[in-house]
Amino acid sequence: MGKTEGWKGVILGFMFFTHICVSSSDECQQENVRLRAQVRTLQERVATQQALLSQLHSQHTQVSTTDGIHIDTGGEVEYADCTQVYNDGKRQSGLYVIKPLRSPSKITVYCDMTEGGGWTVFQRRTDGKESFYRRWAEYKKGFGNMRSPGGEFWLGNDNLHYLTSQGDYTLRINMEDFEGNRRFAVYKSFKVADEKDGYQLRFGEYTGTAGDSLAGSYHPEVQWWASHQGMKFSTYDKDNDRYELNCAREDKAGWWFNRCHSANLNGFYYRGPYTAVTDNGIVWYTWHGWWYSLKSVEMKVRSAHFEPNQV
Ligand SMILES: [Ca+2]
Repeated sequence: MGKTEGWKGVILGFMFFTHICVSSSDECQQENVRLRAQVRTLQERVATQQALLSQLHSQHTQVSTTDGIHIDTGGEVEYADCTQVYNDGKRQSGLYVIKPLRSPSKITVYCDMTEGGGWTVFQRRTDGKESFYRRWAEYKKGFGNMRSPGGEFWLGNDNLHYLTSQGDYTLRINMEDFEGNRRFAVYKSFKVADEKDGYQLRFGEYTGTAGDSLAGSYHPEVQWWASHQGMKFSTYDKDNDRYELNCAREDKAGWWFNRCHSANLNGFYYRGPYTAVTDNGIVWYTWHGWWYSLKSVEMKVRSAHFEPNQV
């Protein structure tokens, strides 16, 4: 810091000197040249110091795991979500360590710094490599491959609860079909309850291009069985749905089933149009109906109080 102040002093002195140095005396010109050189030297020193500081900070917060994956631990800073990571000046999408308020331990998450930045990704489907037909305990803890670019995963229902219970969160769902079209759905006030309450789902107003499949509001007559509002999470080994049989088993997913769904984003990975006994593909009814399984899905949350493009 002392160097910076010194540098500022020289610049001020230089400005003052040039101001009073109005005559064209040789002495004056020489002093000007000397001070200009000094300013250049000091500017170079400041730049070097800033680079060193940045390097030190980066060494302090970056760790590489044994498989060579880069994780930003945040050093002394404890982030509650990716929105805070973004607001701390980090603009690189990738793995970060965060600790949501009620979380008993730190967790590694994928922060998506695109689309305004600050998104914590909790679900990704891209190629069908991971099975999403899993037990309650697996959905509770999370599973899959978060570390590879394009890896499929579920962050875990406990983590989803810790994240969304600490404030007002916005959910964004990005989807792509096999024809290369992309649609999205955004829901305000997305909240997932704790395990005791079956990870019950709550969400608010919809905006987007994919249609409102979560609320099933596209068709009032089907809403009573197709809406996911207020539904508890179900897996094939824990049936919390409103159907006399088992939606999770029939639709090959863990999800907030009603009886059963108009959205099944953890469904079986087919490729586009499919035929099956039940509508168990990766379904978003209001875009492609029940008999088209999407190519890729990404689900992520961001604090509702986030203001994009903050510096
Ligand atoms: Ca049932």
